[in-house]
Amino acid sequence: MYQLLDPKSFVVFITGATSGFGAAAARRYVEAGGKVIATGRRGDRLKELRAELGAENCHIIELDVQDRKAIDAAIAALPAPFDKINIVLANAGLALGLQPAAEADVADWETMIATNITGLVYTVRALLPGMIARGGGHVVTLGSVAGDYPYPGGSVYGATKAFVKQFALNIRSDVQGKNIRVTNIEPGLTETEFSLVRFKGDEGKASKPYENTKAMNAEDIAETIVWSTLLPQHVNVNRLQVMATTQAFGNFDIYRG
Ligand code: NDP
Ligand code: 8X3
Repeated sequence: MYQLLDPKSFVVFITGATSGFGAAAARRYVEAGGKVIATGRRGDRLKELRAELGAENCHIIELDVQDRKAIDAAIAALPAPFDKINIVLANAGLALGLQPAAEADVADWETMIATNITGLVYTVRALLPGMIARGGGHVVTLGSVAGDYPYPGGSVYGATKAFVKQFALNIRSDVQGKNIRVTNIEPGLTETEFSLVRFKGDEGKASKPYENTKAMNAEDIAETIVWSTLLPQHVNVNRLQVMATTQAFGNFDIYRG
């Protein structure tokens, strides 16, 4: 029989565990017998998650990934057994707005860059040395189909996800020989709070992308995340692009004046 890794040995540091993929992955890892460090800015959500999963399985840290010092301090203060992290799920991220580039809010661009790029590299940089010192681990980053396929209004969001993809591939080269795996998960249309955040709480606009179709959900993506980490340590999924069956590719947009 094919031998997967034992999830009971997993200690998973998750950014963005208050919602969507991060929360679903936390539940899935604990259900499988692992331990999680659930982080995010919304402390009330984190407390609810800890109450649900049990403090012995779920350690919570209120954390903004844009705050490098706070990340470093939180990691330095981790109690046993949560200090033996062997999986990092660098998932926290967001899209803001869908305006054409010339009309986009520059503050939105700054927030996306500060979260999806800067926050993600802070997280990975802070956790890699410990995993290397402990003899191995797995970095899982959240990219997107938007990092490969351009779409109107996706200028900076898509570019941040292209960064994440290339960062993941590049650090994979850097950790060669260190028993560290690196996987970039690249989902398409998935119904979480993502759209509500993109449209700043406008529920009408936020529900539009999911109308009359079957999008993926957070559990679908959590399953792909967990699967990629359960594969034997000698197997590395570099990139995993996952789309709803209902989502496919369109024609090029030819302007005819
Ligand atoms: P959600 O909005 O449901 O969750 C996003 C999570 O990111 C929340 O837990 C939020 O926590 C956290 N977060 C945002 N900003 C920060 C910050 N500054 N510091 C710490 N945590 C932060 O969205 P998803 O679960 O859908 O998205 C997760 C990731 O997947 C993102 O990187 C997104 O770009 C990506 N993705 C999403 C797709 C989709 O269609 N849903 C498709 C492809 C990729 P809090 O607000 O409490 O801090
Ligand atoms: C989220 C998917 O298509 O809304 O990364 O950009 S999309």
